[in-house]
Amino acid sequence: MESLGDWRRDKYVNEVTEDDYDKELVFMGWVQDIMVLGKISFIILRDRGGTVQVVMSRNEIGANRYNFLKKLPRESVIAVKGVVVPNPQVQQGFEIQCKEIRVLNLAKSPLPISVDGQVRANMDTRLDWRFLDLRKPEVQAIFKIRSTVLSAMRDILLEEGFIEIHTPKIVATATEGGTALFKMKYFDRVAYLNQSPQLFKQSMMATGLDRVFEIGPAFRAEEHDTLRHLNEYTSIDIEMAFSDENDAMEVLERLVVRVYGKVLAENYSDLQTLNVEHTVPEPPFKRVKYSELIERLQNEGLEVEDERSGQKRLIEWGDDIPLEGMKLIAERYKSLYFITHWPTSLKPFYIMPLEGDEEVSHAFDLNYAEKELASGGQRIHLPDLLRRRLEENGLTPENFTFYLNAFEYGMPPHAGWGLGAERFLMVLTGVKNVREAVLFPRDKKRLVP
Ligand code: AMO
Repeated sequence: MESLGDWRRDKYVNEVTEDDYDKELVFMGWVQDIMVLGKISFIILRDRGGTVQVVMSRNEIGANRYNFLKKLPRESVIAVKGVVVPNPQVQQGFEIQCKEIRVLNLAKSPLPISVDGQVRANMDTRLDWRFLDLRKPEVQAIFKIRSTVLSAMRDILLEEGFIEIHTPKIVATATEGGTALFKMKYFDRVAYLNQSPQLFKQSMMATGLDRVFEIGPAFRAEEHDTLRHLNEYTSIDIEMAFSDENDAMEVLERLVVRVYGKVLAENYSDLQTLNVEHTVPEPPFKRVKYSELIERLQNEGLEVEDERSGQKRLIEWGDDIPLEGMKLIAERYKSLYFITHWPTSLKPFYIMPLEGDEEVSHAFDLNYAEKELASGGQRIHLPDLLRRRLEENGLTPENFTFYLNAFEYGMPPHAGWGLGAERFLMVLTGVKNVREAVLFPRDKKRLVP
């Protein structure tokens, strides 16, 4: 194979402007296709900016070299030195008249999956060949948007006065109840992969740091195979002291609005590639009480299975809202809205119940249509109430000593939320399967790659 030598890329394909016309530039990328027309061949070269037509003539290159290059297998890696020439016939408005090519590596053929969108592979095959899958512009667009979203969130939260923290992912206790934990061997003890930074971010409220955030992995040993659950996802978490759930909701609202703005500004062409159109949502988002939604679903006649009797009955206050119910709600609430005043029984032990009506809590969810994007609330900061709520949830306070200690020596009232990066990306990119928003998704069947 030929080496890079002293060649370096001058521009990505999408960076070429009229100022570059008639200049000699170096491009590098993959051979998407070659069309041979006798003494002239057209190589479609692809880099992360797009594709360009490279015109290669036998006269310019020499017969031997030409005969070799015109047979390059698809997806081989090349560097091209050539002159940028305007050409109104092609989409880009210009082409490259090739002076010299260096073949940096050959690709085997046939390709296991098509990368030019000619043949559609199923999700599993695509994920098996993820590096090839990512050569498609519509797949790259998702990860370009993901990069914007996560860096924008970090910038915005820092501007909002939050301090970035990193908490352990190997832990000794559960936080979210409901979902199962992945167990692991930790020397001679049992440990788990953390479901959420919940306990750690709350304990930071007893330090005086006041506002903290973390962007990191969360692990859920959920058995179900759905289009919106992963076993490893990226969680954006905040916790803020001297605050209640309304303050936390306002931070979330500002964050979401600004991230939309940033994506529209920086990923306009990626959104076009994905065929999605957005406008920046207008705050404040609607706030609707859980009880209102239940009434609405009762009017629709939504039935659920009664846990005790196993019989079908009308949905009632205290029931979790099944996906079917969320879809009915989404007919009316088509974009972003908060659900507030959840029953305490449906939320984790650390959520603050309303004073005087303990059945109702200070918890909220942020939804987009039927999708839950985030959940949060005001937390219990009073140690006695917290111990009681642990016990009422069937948990043993002794297992939470490190956490409970933080409440005994001056813990301010506080609130926070956790937002699932991939769920939010589903909304922004329009993908229907959450696996599309992760490079290497982990689900019940997938551990490799
Ligand atoms: P919760 O368990 O509701 O709350 O999770 C918060 C958000 O994380 C995302 N999420 C998931 N995304 C993909 N796959 C999953 N299996 C999955 N599970 C959760 C969702 C969800 O809304 N500690 C609380 C947050 C808090 O109160 O601060 C918590 O983890 O987008």
